[in-house]
Amino acid sequence: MLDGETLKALYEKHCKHGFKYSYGTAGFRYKADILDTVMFTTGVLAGLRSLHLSGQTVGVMITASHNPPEDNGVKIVEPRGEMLEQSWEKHATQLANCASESYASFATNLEELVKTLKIDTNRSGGIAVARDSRESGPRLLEAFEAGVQAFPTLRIRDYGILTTPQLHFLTSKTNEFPQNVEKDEKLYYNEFLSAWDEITTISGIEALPFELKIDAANGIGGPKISAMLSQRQVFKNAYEVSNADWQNYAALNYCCGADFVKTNQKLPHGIAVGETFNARRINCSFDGDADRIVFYYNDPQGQFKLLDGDKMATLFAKFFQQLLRSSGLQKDVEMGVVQTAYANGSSANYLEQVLGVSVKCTSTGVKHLHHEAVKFDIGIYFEANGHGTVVFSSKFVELLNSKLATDSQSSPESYNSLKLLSVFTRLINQTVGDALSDMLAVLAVLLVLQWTPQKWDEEYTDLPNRLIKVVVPDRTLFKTTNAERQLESPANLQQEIDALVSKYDNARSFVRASGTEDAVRVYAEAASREQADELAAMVGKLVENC
Ligand code: 16G
Ligand code: ZN
Repeated sequence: MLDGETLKALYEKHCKHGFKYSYGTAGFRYKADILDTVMFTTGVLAGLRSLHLSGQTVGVMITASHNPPEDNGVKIVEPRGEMLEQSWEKHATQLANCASESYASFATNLEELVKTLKIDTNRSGGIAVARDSRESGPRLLEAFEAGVQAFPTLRIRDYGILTTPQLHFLTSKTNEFPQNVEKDEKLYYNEFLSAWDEITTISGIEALPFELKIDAANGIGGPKISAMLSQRQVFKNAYEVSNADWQNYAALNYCCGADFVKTNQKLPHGIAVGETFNARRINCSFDGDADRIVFYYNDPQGQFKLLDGDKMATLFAKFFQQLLRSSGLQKDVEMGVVQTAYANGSSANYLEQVLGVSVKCTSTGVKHLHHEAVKFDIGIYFEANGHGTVVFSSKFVELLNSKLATDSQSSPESYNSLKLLSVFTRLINQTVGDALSDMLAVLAVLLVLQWTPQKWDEEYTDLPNRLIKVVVPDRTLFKTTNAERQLESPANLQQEIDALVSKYDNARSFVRASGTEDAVRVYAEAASREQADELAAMVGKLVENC
């Protein structure tokens, strides 16, 4: 470990005093100008985590996702690509807050952590770091790297600008793959494009039968999706990337991107729809770090229709269910869908009542959904906002491989389904929700089923819903239970909400404190647009006045 004097000099260069940090839904996220201290301590913490995990490489992503350009944040990625182990969130918070107090407090806390976690600070280890396209990224990276220097035995690999899922993927591959395989963006593109190639072979297409418009939120997903799709002839002239101005810092997520489209339920800037209806036209929006995607289209009447995370979860559930049936595997494989309270009531109904698939509800945030999804052989998890993926158990992958090895004599339909299942385990980025890989996977399902976006949408009808944000003096007073569907405090507020909900048809509403912004979120759905809007506004008033 670095000597006290040198560490102190680094601390003084990067840390400021007097701010209290808390660990949010997915790491620390604040205005970029108050993040230097927490970046420095995250460098230290990521180092500790790598050393604690026998020197495996730990990933760090500097991003504030869909948030405005002046924000930034940081998340820590485990060696297999998951979010930081939750029991370590308190260490991350404590270290940041001690550093925000004084050097002495930081040094004491660090020493205690090393001791209680029994960390050998002399061993080697590794950190993989990347950032999104924000202006504050390089400065925060510098503070982060200074923190990592607390342990001179650690190697840092700086990947520059990546999407969040690329960093998750490369972190996981760094730990999984032999030394002689170069862990770079090429590896990422090859992985998903080679799976995609099998899809085009199976479906026998030479040109994509869709007119695909991508809104890249003026974030890093723009150049990356172009780098990916331009490698394949099948996409030639079939897609267009809008809002690809990733070097214009102020444009990031502004009036565009997945969050804008989902929240406002309308087209983003830069995506226009033609005069005449085109059944093959499909649009999608990424968020700023490309770990979310939502699709949408305009129906023959010209009305905007959103195909969000719930629609993706149900599409995958239906598709995999069909493949499991036709390959004769449905009895051996447990498939489930994991959602949050934001999932539209109609989607859960469709899954349970129409498809007969089991549905679990967890708190918001990938760490919660992922954790629950890995309990299934095929665990499909999506937040309504478009963040999600599918995870496949190793038992399922082994079963597939052994069936594929022995079943080549069985019916062509069954063999084809086994092959498709196997391709999808490789087409989907299982480490985390990934706009690029999710986009390919959705297109692949539509191709195989020969569905248009409208056909996909017609499986069920969403209940009209509204999400609003209420700024309150202290959002920490809002405590929830039952996977965030009910409030425990402030006292009596839940009863008041329930009383309001009972006045509307098919209605549901819940309130939770945001984990990424200083605000409280109110969700409402009901049988009609007017009712959903009115209920959200009424519950919002209750929150404001409590
Ligand atoms: C973070 C989460 C996202 C969640 C959102 C909720 C990850 C990687 N990201 O962006 O899944 O939907 O926070 O934000 O977990 P909120 O707490 O402000 O509503
Ligand atoms: Zn994101």
